[in-house]
Amino acid sequence: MQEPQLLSQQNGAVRTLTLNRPAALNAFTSGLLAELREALDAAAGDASVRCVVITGAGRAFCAGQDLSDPMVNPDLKPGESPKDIGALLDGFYIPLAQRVRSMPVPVIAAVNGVAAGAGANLALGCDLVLAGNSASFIQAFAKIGLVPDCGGSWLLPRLVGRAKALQLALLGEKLPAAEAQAIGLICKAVPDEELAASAQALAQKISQMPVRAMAQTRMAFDEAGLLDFDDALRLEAVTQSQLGFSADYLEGAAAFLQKRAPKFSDR
Ligand code: T3D
Repeated sequence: MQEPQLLSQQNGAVRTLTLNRPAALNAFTSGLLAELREALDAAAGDASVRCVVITGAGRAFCAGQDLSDPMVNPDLKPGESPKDIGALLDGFYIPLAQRVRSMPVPVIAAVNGVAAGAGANLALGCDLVLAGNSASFIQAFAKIGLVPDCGGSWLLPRLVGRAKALQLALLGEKLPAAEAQAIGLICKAVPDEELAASAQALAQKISQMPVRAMAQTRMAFDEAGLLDFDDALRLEAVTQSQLGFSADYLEGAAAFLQKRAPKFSDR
């Protein structure tokens, strides 16, 4: 029987999705891209899920687009026209990147090895990125004549500034996890053998927190980047107004005043 390309496991309120094509460094086929998006849709619609972890099986996180996939295979037969890669983005990468960015709960990337091309940018689009010390990030697009996709053109300059973003994107060199942490591209690099446990511990901790406000914080940051200061203040007021009526705010404030641990339930 064929191994599933994507594994899904739930521990408490944490759903872990594992890219599972280790022989091809978990490179994305159109099937895997669709399965990952569907799994994220399912997690978004399941009230028992309060945090999602995305990781990879084997020695890699994800090597980006599978370059042997029939949707992009440049091995053209005589008379055959080149495939339109834009259609692949429209059909698969854009919905996936949008799904990650609009999840109602926080998403953690546990980068267990090399993350290249769209694999790197899938990780960088998550809310918190942990990586094993032997992991690395490669904007591999430059080497095959493409531009960063899966949100890379938007994410990279915002995360590390234009100069560093251009260095990463134009040269396509391997950036080790420790350096990625040092330039603020990711949250934290940890010893390889501690990565899975660290990611799970962080996810469990987050799952006990007010996750609805966390998702709103991500959305406020993303939107505020496109606003001037006054409009960002207005957006904060609108969001705070909505959250102020939420069960989590009422519970958090009451628990503080009653000197007890809060129990958050909103999504
Ligand atoms: O058309 C489009 O591409 C549109 C979509 C764009 C989105 C993108 O993600 S573009 C970027 C695509 N990704 C790449 O260009 C990365 C290609 N891979 C690499 O550069 C290297 O594999 C790595 C730097 C990631 C790792 O190097 P290394 O030396 O650790 O491993 P390896 O020996 O190169 O790879 C191991 C196996 O995985 C190998 O297969 P084999 O020989 O053992 O049968 C290799 O072919 C396979 N593999 C790795 N990456 C891909 C892949 N197979 C298909 N597609 C891949 N992207």
